[in-house]
Amino acid sequence: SREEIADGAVLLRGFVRPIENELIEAVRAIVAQSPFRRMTTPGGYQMSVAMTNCGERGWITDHTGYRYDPIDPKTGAPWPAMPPVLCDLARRAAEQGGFQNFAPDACLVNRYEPGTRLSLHQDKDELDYSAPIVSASLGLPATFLFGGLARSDKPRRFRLVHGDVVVWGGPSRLAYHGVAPLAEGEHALLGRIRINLTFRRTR
Ligand code: MD5
Ligand code: FE
Repeated sequence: SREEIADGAVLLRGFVRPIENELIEAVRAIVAQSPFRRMTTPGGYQMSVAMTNCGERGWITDHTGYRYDPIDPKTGAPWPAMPPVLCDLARRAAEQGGFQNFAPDACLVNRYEPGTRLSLHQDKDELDYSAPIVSASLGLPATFLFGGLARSDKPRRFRLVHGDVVVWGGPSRLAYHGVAPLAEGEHALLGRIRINLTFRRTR
């Protein structure tokens, strides 16, 4: 199904269910090369979300700031290439959201465990905000917090479950958003975790 949840934001329920096994296998291969790690914010806090990346550039944070980098600082090697199954899904989803020819150069892979949260923020480290962001949820359900263009705007709450994809474009591209602390649970394919794949065009 296709539901416009805000101006420019389209929720595609179950969009990746047909390729769930391929996606999970792709994540396993990525993590074998560039493992999940909990990064440090410029403010000195360790994030509760564990992250890795694939694609030409990966999102990283350390005590010096946030940025996209072609090299994984943990391995000293380039991030794993973006598997075609991931690139294709991002392109197909973006098209459903009205964005033709989306060609992501970065895919951030976020891992949540029960208790893990992502506090309210904007995605502003990309050069061109005209491209959408595509996010795919796997594993345990999450409560997604979707605010407005000001941090003080009261966020709406959306439950995102295994297989759901959201295309964030237009006015939603710069909305404040976050993920509420993950509830305890067990998913048939992934166990006690939620994985979110976030596809971006960074330049
Ligand atoms: C997640 N990740 O569920 C989310 C999915 C991140 C992040 O937020 O930065 O890693 S991406 C959700 C998103 C992206 C761009 C705009 C909006 C939401 N939005 O307007 O709400 O791990
Ligand atoms: Fe974000």
